[in-house]
Amino acid sequence: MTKIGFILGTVFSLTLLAGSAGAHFGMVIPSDNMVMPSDPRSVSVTLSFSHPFELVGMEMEKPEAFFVVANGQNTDLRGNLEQTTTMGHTAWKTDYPLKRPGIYVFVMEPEPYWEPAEDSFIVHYTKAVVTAFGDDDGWDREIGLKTEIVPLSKPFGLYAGNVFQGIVKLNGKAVPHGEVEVEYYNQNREAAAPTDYMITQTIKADKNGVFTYAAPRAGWWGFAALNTADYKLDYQGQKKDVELGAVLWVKFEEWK
Ligand SMILES: [Cu+2]
Repeated sequence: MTKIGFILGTVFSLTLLAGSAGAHFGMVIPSDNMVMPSDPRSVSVTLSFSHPFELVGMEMEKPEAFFVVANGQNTDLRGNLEQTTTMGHTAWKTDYPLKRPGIYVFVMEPEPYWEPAEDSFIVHYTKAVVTAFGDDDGWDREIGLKTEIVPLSKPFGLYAGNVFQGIVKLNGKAVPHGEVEVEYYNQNREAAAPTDYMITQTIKADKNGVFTYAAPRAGWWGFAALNTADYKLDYQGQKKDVELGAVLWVKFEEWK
């Protein structure tokens, strides 16, 4: 390594130490994603912007939009959000009653987040899918977000070790060779990464925008497909790039 490379490397590691080595993830985490007749008839949904493996939070403004798509209808839930704290930072939360069997897709569109370390704004369109009372029709439905992961595997009822497949879409079109970052929500602090390279894993979609990932462990896994927006936003009088993320949270279950 050259001297300058060493210095840059050192500066870069120090930057990482100050913040986090993992990726940013919009998070939409329901208290239950397969609601059975014997379960409580309501789910609590928590929204945050975090580094899920390292459990490092960031301040999150009230999202620009938060809604649920169920039984062919969009219901605005933004007004129901209450401020809460996740990973030591501002997050948002609501309880949502499940009245009928069906698929409930919770969708968050955050305000753009200014990230000085990346000299760019970040906007993660984030989804999680809940199925209730035995009806799972429409789990593969595309919501029509600016950018979105459309599941090819049912996004629930997966065993740890199963593969998950989805299509990365931007403006309704598949993104060939799109990059997808994958991170585990290390909720109970039980997982440890052998190296910083293994906090976030990165895969690419194929030429049809299809990506495949096998989760090694039960729990919530976040998939974030990243693209640069075709517009810029203003930061202190300068035009800055916007990272658009299509994020989907999928829970894998233990094989017993
Ligand atoms: Cu961060």
